[in-house]
Amino acid sequence: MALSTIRFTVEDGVGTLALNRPSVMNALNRQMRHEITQMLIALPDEVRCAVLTGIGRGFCCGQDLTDGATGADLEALLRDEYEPMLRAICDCPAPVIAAVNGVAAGAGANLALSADVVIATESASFIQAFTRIGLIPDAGGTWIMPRAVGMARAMGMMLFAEPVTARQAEEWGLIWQALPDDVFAAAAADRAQALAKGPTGAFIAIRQALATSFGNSLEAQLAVEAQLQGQAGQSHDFAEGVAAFLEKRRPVFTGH
Ligand code: T3D
Repeated sequence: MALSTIRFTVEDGVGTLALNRPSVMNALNRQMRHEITQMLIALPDEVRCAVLTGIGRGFCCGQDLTDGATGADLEALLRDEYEPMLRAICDCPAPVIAAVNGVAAGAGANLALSADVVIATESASFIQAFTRIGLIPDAGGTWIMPRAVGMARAMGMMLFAEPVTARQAEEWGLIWQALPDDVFAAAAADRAQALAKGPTGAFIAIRQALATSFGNSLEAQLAVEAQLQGQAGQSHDFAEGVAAFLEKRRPVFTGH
């Protein structure tokens, strides 16, 4: 697939989708949404961890406001273009890391937050920028945010649309880690490598189990765990993990 708005590379099982419109802080236009969605749907089999990051000083500043946003049918835009992109992240067959290299605003913030793990450089910030232009948060923000940080912080971030630093986001539990700028890239790459060498099926099952947990009773969630663990128990990676433990060596997981 010819790509004009993202750069896609694969190295040692890590597929990196780098948003590549740095002159507009990687604002999401139609083509970029399409390319992100299609790349994630058709990830090469060798990819066992996907990384979303940005080129330049920003991660992504949301909808490209020059791309026919006003006057458009936003309901259709969200349904036809944003939802498939977010679903492609949430249904990705490999775990997804957002490596947030700079400001993440509007739908760009929620794009990052829809990843399985969010690692940010300390100079990055998260802005629910929507009310600045008279909109409500979208791209999954109203679902993710209260679950991650509770109602008070979600409301505050959304109503005031102020930047929340990466460090603050980590303290609130909005993201996994904020890292000093000078170690961020290497540390994010190490995390991606660790996931790429891990038991992929177990990682995806964990995502599925956590996705249902807030809506389920304990009883229902125990049933979800039993079903997913039943699958994990049939995997080569489980057999390998136990064998490696008994043989006192590191497991070599294949993702099967
Ligand atoms: O279609 C719909 O609208 C529905 C979907 C909505 C989803 C959304 O995401 S709505 C929210 C859209 N995003 C925003 O409102 C954020 C807009 N951007 C900003 O507020 C600021 O750029 C930032 C706080 C993110 C960063 O500020 P700063 O000072 O570091 O950078 P800057 O100078 O504002 O931006 C650098 C360039 O990127 C600049 O271009 P220029 O002047 O150098 O030619 C700026 O215009 C451009 N840019 C930044 N954000 C966008 C953008 N261009 C188009 N669309 C943007 N969203």
